[in-house]
Amino acid sequence: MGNVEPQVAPPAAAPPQLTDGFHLVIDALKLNGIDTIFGLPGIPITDLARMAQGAGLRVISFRHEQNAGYAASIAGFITGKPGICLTVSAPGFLNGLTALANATTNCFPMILMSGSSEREIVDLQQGDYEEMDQLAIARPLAKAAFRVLHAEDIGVGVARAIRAAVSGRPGGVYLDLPAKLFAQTMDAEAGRRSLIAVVDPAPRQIPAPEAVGRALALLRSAQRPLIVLGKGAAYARADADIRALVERTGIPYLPMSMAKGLLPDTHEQSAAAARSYVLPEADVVMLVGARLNWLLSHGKGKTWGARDAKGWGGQKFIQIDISPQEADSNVRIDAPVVGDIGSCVAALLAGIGADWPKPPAGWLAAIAERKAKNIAKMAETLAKNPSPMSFHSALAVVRDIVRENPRAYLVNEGANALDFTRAIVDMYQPRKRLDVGTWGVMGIGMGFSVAAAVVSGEQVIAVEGDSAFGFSGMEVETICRYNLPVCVVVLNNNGVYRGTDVNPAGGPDVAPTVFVKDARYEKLMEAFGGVGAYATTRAELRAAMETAIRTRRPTLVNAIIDETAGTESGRITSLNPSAKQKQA
Ligand code: OXT
Ligand code: ADP
Ligand code: MG
Repeated sequence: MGNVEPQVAPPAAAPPQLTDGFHLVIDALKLNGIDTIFGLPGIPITDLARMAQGAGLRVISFRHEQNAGYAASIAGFITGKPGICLTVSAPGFLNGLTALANATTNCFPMILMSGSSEREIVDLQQGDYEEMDQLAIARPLAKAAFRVLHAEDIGVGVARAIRAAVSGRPGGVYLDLPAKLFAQTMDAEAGRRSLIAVVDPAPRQIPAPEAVGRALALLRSAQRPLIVLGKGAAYARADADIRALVERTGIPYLPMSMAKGLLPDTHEQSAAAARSYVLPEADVVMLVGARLNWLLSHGKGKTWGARDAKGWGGQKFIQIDISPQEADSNVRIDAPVVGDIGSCVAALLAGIGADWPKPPAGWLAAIAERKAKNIAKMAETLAKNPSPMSFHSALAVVRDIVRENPRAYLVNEGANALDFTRAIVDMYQPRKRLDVGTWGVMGIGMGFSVAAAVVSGEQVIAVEGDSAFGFSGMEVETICRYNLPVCVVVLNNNGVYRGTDVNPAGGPDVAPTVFVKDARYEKLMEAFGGVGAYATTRAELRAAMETAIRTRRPTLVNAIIDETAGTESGRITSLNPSAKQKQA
């Protein structure tokens, strides 16, 4: 037998390495430094959440998507990176949509990523599982909205969403991810190359020198100048330069609610305690990351000392904002400075030398006098110790606890519970006060609290009206599940605004604003293994908060407030139509 060549099979080609839509989404997020997802699992994104956790992302699961959305949005505000909210299709998407719209309204960067049903079926309206044209619905409520149909486009889709969320004026972005996308496979190396690490996602925007010059000239000419710091200024992370601008010019400043703490509220140039004096009296007002919306009475009317038929008070305005369209939205802006606040403030500082004239002493003295009077009046009220507790007496405790724990985040919602807290509780560090924002929306409480604790590891104190708390109360389970250092203080006055309204028809139903009397909110926290406390006195409230902060355990303090204490809508009673009717 001759030699027979053994039959050798040709070497098998190595099986192609594949990746899929799930992994590409996760890899795209990781590549861009996103390390946390807030969401709620279900078809078709359960596996995405599992795999994301497996890949080392922190996946925080909520009990309702709205709270996950609020968490994502405030994570965006705190970190400057877009917060991610992951939901299922139609109903889950819709639950997250309020938070997306709120993020856009407040200029918070977030991305709502929702799984969706099959396009072919949705577009023919053939009745798919959770069928809905989500992209079309999200578009008017988002700063931008995108859909990715092919795995090879995931990198572009995520990159576009990130850029849209954080560049220019930040906002909420919707990213539609149809179920079919996740299972699509492609060559792993090609997939890796398709991803984009976004370079300079929020590019600086340098203001025009002539705009800076115009603003400086106007500011220098002022006799009664005022700086208004808004949450855009807090978001901009130009803390040191903003402080330098305030201190070098010597101009009094007014912090909007979420700008409290950008400079410590105890700063001698803060005019917060003289708000109703400085707004109408100022002659030149420099807005830094604050819009002249309803919270600033649109820059006109009684608040601004209306002096002409149109209600203008005659103030001249400088406005620093990244959005070129913001100027003139309500009244004439005499010196718009368009750019990012960091660059704008740095440019202004370059023109403010040692020869900068301090504001006239008379102006400063008049403000100091009003401030002293209001602070003394407040101190007198805070010193009282009534039984049951008033908003003031309870909040005097919170004020002291925050002063002793300046790194703690303060989440705040309600009407009276919101307005009294804003005026009474001083903040000492930037971006620590998180509240209802531009819409005055109830329901942010527990979502914001979870996010603040998760992204910072710091203590969170949530001061909640009893109504406000109810919007997201079930998330105390989430707080307990992740063992977060959140101390919720429910200022319980038995209802919306107060607990004493009566049914005008005298029927068996209570009034629409009234709740169950003496509800035991603290038991909700106990139900999930957290600590509940019932406080009827300042000493009990203080002891419960101190223990919460020392132990870092999830805690809910049910602080019993006089049910007659609140006023209709807190400080914004006048916005109710019946109040307007009376004025007319
Ligand atoms: O200068 P003057 O003399 O005027 O005095 C001011 C300051 O100078 C002074 N001040 C100080 N004095 C001394 N010392 C210090 N340190 C100091 N600091 C300040 O205090 C006063 C007040 O100062 P402030 O606050 O700066 O000035 P002012 O005039 O109030 O500012 C105007 C505004 C407009 C900027 C300010 O008021 C503001 O930011 N307001 C926000 C209001 C807001 O957003 N409210 C929430 C919405 S209300 C309503 O809509 C609610 N709902 C309906 C609802 C909502 N919202 N959302 C959804 C999804 N569904 C429904 C509901 C259901 S509230 C609500 C629940 C309410 O019930 P709760 O049980 O939760 O709450 P309670 O009311 O507690 O029962
Ligand atoms: P407040 O409610 O505190 O008055 P607003 O939400 O009304 O604040 O205003 C915030 C403003 O800040 C928005 O007009 C937004 O365009 C602007 N803004 C946000 N971030 C920046 C930034 N980095 N640079 C410049 N402006 C910014
Ligand atoms: Mg209440």
